[in-house]
Amino acid sequence: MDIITLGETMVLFTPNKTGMLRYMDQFSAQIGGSESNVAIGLARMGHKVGWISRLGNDEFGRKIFQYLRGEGIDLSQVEFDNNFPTGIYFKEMLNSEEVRVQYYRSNSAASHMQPGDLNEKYIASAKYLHISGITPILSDGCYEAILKSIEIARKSSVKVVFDPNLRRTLCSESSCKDILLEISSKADIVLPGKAEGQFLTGEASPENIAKILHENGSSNVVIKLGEKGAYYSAGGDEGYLPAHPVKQVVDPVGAGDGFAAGVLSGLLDGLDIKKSVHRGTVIGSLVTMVLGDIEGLPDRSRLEGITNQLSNEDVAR
Ligand code: KDG
Repeated sequence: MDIITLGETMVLFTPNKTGMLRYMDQFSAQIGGSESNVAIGLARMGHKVGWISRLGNDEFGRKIFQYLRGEGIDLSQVEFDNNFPTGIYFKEMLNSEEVRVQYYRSNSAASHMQPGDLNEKYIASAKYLHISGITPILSDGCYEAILKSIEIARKSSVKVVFDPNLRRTLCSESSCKDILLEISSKADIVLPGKAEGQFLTGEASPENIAKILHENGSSNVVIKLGEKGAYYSAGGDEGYLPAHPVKQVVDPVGAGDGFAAGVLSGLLDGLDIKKSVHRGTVIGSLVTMVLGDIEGLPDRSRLEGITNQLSNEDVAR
């Protein structure tokens, strides 16, 4: 395995028009989950990826399972839980830049993950373990499972990649901060957005955010700056990269996961940190131009077409 990730994936209901949810009457059913979004992005780039989770033993669980299996992700560590359902969430598209989400995930199957679910050999076989800050705040069992996965990874020289992915609706400010800082301190690579970095460190500039996260224990910090691109500070190398141009934002949700998939894919391909971050900015931007958390993730040939500066139309012609 190149990368193993663990977390919750839900069925996502997206309304067919903009406006408040109370006025919506038609939805399409997609799927989304930060960690499996990253897994899909990496699998589309040809990397070997495994996802660890629990799904409800229900139709939505099977929908997610089939989708991820179709993407070529290893699901040997996914359990179907007879007692709790698959989580779901709704998007509320107020306009293309203002998207809210409404979760129905409390007591979901995935929130019942436990450290005992983890197969040590499986995690130890990977090059990277990817985790997000969403999983440890789902429940005490999930928190313990995340700590255990990190412990296994570190013992086996598997690099830990952490995206804080702050979800303020799922935990209180102080407990979110403590948990995310604790996990950052154990991660080799931390990938916060600028606002998350500010939340965690109290600093506003990317340089100062990175400095504090380095002092906290992570040697590589990459900060997502949205339309301003990204800043990286890793192994003595640091710098800013511009954002890849976005023609029109259709749905920003999932861009950070696309960014993470791009950075990790670059590192797996042996690129240096600067080129890897560049790949992250390209994939992150592609995600924002398509409705859905994963539908905009490119496969390798599309990415190569774009990085060779050919537009889709040029390729099609
Ligand atoms: O990063 C996108 C995710 O937030 C989305 O796919 C759903 O995992 C999700 C969550 O917890 O919000």
